[in-house]
Amino acid sequence: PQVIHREDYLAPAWLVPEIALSFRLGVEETHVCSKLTVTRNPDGNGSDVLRLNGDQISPLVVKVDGRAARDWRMDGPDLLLELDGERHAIEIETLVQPVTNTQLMGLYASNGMLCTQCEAEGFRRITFFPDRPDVLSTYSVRMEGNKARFPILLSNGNCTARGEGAEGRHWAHWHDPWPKPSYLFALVAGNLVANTARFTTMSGRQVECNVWVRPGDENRTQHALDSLIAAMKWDEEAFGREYDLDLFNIVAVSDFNMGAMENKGLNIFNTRYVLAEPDTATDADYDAIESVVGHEYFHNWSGNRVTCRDWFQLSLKEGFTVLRDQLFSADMGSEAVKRIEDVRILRGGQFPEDSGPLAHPIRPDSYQEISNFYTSTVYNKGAEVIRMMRTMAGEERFRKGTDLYFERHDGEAATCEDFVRAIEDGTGLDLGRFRLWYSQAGTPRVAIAMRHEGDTAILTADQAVPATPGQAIKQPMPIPLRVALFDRETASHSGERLIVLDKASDTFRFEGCPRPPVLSVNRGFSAPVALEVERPDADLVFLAAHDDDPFARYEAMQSLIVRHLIRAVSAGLDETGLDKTGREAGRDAVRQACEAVLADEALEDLIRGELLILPTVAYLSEQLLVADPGALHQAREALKAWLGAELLDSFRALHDRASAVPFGRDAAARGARKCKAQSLVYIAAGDPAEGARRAFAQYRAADNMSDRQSALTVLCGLDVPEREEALADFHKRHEGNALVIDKWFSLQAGSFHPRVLDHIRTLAQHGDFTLSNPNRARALYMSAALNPKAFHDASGEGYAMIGEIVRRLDPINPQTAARFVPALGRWRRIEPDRARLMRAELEEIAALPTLSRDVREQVTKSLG
Ligand code: BAL
Ligand code: ZN
Repeated sequence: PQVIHREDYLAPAWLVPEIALSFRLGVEETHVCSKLTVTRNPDGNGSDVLRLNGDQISPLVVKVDGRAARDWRMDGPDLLLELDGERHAIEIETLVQPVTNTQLMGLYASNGMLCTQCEAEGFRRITFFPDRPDVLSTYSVRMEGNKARFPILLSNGNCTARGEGAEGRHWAHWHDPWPKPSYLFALVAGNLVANTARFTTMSGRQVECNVWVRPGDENRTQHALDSLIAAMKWDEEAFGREYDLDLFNIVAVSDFNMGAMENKGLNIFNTRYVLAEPDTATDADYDAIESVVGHEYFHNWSGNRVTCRDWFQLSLKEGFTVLRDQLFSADMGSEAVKRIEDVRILRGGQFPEDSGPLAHPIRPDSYQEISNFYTSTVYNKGAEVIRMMRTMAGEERFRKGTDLYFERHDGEAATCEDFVRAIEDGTGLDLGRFRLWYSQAGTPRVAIAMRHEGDTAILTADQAVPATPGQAIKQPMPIPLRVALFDRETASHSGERLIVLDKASDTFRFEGCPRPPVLSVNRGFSAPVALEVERPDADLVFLAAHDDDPFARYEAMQSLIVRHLIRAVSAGLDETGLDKTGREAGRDAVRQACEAVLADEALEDLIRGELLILPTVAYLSEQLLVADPGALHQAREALKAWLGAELLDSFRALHDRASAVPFGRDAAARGARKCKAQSLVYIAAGDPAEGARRAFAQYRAADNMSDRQSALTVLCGLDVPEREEALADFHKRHEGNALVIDKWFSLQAGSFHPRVLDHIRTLAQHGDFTLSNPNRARALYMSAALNPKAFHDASGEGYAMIGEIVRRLDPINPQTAARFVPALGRWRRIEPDRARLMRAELEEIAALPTLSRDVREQVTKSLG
């Protein structure tokens, strides 16, 4: 397989300042005529060869300067032309078959509508082109097709003309004045209706904003549209970024590999991140829509106006844009809850990636298939790295840095190094060693100990960045840690301090501490590291009850639980909570902390709900070099049941109180729903009969999807007759609503029911199941892969199921198939019996005679 290296970057020999595309649209066949103006790049290597990338297309016509070209040849899928001179007009015609495009890359059909996905390398499946992000062109697009089939014709930029043709056909002409790389090209043709709003930008530009959906879905678009308007306003205020076209279109598509795509002026979205109404979408769905709409909109500057030089720089736009969407969501809702959720995502998805065979730096050094690098590392760790710069600079100075970055690189294809330099110049920070965060993979481990002498607390911190594939030796990196020292009598501190650990080991002195203080460190999760802090359980119980940083409170709670569960699986646990050595395993400390959270009347319910969520088995496994996921799952379930029984009255009271709060979209009502969901989980664990009763009653009384889903989630895990009744009702009630039927699959596949594997097998035969729709495939099988009870079943059946899905999905949609491989790829960190079974599945995939580049890369690296 061809490996592409970051160091091999060469500027393109030829540029394409302009492209005119003409589409004769059809679902079965679309004819594409492309006219490029190419000019020799003064910064290129002077080669006469123009490389036009292609993928599963062949040229019908190739012309240079109006004449049929003779000097062209194919190099694998690419078309090469030899050109002399400085400037030429190239004309190429191709024919594509949208209806057979199951990969959903390039031009494809979804529910009779035509749409595109070009990032990263889909444009080459439409026409031959230098399909690389450093070739920026001005696009003119003509689309022409049957008016009844495709009443709406959309592309990037502004619609400059439209008209009627013969035989029921019509056409539209679009022009995008902003030069862009081919990955930002988009086209949509179909029967769509819009929900429209107008936004006036800070300089007075009137922008028409549309959310386009299939007829019948328009009453589920208001939240997406509101989120878009809010995002446009927020970006002006928070980052000084103004929208730059008169039109902003969002189109919802049901068959989509990703969440959404930031094509210039024409964002294409997975329906999942557009459609919402209280009866069909949960609070979490609403939040996700706001965040993804914001994310795609923010790309208009961080990604589109300033794009990436090459795909190794992906985190330049993705890490930065994730940070921007996180800050947006924090401002729209609760900053504390958002931070907790973001860290949970990072630890659940990115930490395992960083400690596994697919670990890579946020700016990778090589790849075989770029689609495999749209990872939690590039996105979420990328956001954390930029957040650390913001923490060290402070908000105001950071803004000076981002202003400088946008000003310096507007209209350019930039690098991560350009970004860091702009932040350095704008903030005055020295980011010399900080750049290691871009080049080193692996989650740093930071060990912290504190001693007390006189009125001084002395903190020692040691860091180690673990070895990762291809990077055996690491250097220490600057790690900013927000620290506060609590006086245990007054439960207060005298101010937070930011310390930066930039060596392997360092000490920090804190004066003015008459008594040994309680250490609160990495507050707000100021650095994406794994902390090992020497602290008694009592200090964690104290912080869980008193820390004024809600994230630190959550963290203390999580640490207590993790500590207890690791002790429980390492040394066993009897029913009194003592481990085999007779040591109290910290269970009672967890109970005390939970009790304090339940009793704290000053605590917002949204935070209370967060504090009660137990760490996942995936995160727990991260704490161990080799984990037994079966034992961890059991210990986690046992703790849940014990807490549920011990604190049953408190959970009942919370469930009753929260159930009395009427539906609303305000924070108090949302918090109540979150507490309702969490208390139900504990009640069902502590007393399954009462849990079933309450869940069924909640299910029947629910006037919104959050309550209905949380009740059904609990019922799904119980072996009770109400389970079947509720599931049947749910399916009947929401039949025909694909997104809700996805939930129906997902809840069952994600449940801890004793026969969950049987359920998944039966669901795979259900008439509503299909592998060709990525949302549906993920609803069943990604939920299974993330479910420790199903996936890590000791029989190996869960592994076999995921292995089979990779093999069956690969020929249909390799990009989505490859996403299932990392679950199996963790075999080295799993106990030997299961590890053998996981590895065998990977070997079976690897043995297939034909495999996509996507799956081949992931499987080979996972076995290597
Ligand atoms: N650029 C791919 C989708 C996203 O990250 O917005
Ligand atoms: Zn993005």
